[in-house]
Parts: sequence; structure tokens; C-alpha cells
Amino acid sequence: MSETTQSTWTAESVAAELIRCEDERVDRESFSDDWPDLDVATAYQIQDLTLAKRLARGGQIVGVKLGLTSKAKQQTMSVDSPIVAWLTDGMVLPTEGPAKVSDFIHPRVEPELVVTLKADLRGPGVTPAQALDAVGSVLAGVEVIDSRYRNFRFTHQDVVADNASSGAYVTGTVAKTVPEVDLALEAVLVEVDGAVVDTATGAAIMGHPAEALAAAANMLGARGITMEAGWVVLLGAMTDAVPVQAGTTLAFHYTNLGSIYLSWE
Ligand code: OOG
Repeated sequence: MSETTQSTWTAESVAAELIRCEDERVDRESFSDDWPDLDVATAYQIQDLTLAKRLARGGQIVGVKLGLTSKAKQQTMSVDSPIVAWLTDGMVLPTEGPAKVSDFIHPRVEPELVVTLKADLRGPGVTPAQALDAVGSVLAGVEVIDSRYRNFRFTHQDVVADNASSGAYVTGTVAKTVPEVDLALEAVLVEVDGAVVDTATGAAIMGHPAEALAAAANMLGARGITMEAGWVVLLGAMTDAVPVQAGTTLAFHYTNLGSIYLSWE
């Protein structure tokens, strides 16, 4: 790849480059060296341009994901504030058969709590209690993240532009309502090849997952975007991500939301 200078990058060319890396399953250096003045607002513009490219290919918005909502993730990735990014239907992981490492650049997998919305949520000013009132169902989820940046090394702006490392996701088959599940107490146990490697409760997500849902509504609201009834919302990883390779078998066991199994070839 040719070296470029700050002045040669635009929001549009960065968006095109990120989609090219995704299509060709290649990583690249982050943009922070080439474009040190890239600000968060422009990074979200780039993210929206990558969404526009997915939609132009026939993709549909299914909701949003949060990233970097837990201390575990923030510390590991050296980025200390949550971000919001788009989910489109092409990101739904097929549940039949093993996932393929070759469909990704360098996949890592992480456990999530997921909600669907039964009412619109429009920030700013949404409180965690109001956010919970808009929840239709609560599900377990597993996200495959696949940063377009080499070794997952990025700044806050880089990862915002890269749609929060979005790759693919799968939701569990057990759906509960908010009164049935204490989101802060819901636990997950992460197993890699049969060995428990990590555990967390929902409280790992900003103290309470409702805080993350409200934060998503408020971050989107600041950009004039309403969260819509019917959207799926991934609330952010509860634990560090697990790197996978062909032959890895993962299991994520939740207290009340069932188990999700994912093997890799
Ligand atoms: C950024 C995306 C993190 C989460 O749930 O925290 C994320 C990354 O770690 O590559 O999706």
C-alpha cells in the first residue's frame, strides 16, 4: 500500500479504503498517523459513509452496536469511551455450520447482552430508566469483531470510523423481558475448547447495561438519529475478546439467556 499524507485523505476515501479492506480481508495501519487531526465528528461521518456503501449494495439497517462499554475492553484496547456503530443484515452470522476464519481478517469473539426495541428512543436526555422502558426483549449475543486495522491497534477516532470493528453477530434463542432478567446480574461464562477463560456480569457494561442503551440513544440523538422500534442493539462486550483460529470451539453460557456455541473452521 502506498504511503499517503494527511492532506490526501478525505472522509470519502477513508470510508472506501475501510470497505476495501473488509471486502479483500486485508488489514492496514490505522489512519491516526496519516490524519492526526481526524476528529470524532468526522470519524462518525466516515462511519456513516461506510453505512451508505453497505446500503447501496442492498444491505439494510437492523440496529446498532455499542463498543468499548466495559472496563475490560477499554483497558485492553486503550480507548476509554464508548462508541456506537451500525448493524446491517449482512452482519448476521449464519448459525448453520461452523464459522469460517477465512470470511474475516483476524476475528475475535466476545459475549454481549442484546436488546430489541419495542418503542423509538430519541436522545439527547434519555435516562437509563427510559431506555429500559423501550426494551422489547433481552437476548444473549455473541459478536465477531474484525478490525480493519493491523493488530487491532487504533485510536478512538480510528475505531469510530471503522464502524467499531464490526464483523458479524449472532443472538441466542432465549428471549426474555426486562422484568424477567436483572441485566446487571445476568452472568456469562466464556469457554474456549472446553476450558473456562473468563466470566462477567452485565454490570461490567457501564455499571448497568441500561446506561449503555441510554448512551447509544444520546450519542445517536446528538447526530439527529432516532433509535427505532424493532432495532437490535448490542450493548458491548462484557469481557475481553477471544481470538479464534480454525479448530477453536467456543461456548458462552448465560444465567437465564441460554448458551451460544460457535465453532470455527
Ligand atoms: C472495538 C470494538 C469493541 C465492544 O463490544 O466493546 C466492541 C474493538 O475492540 O475492536 O465491539
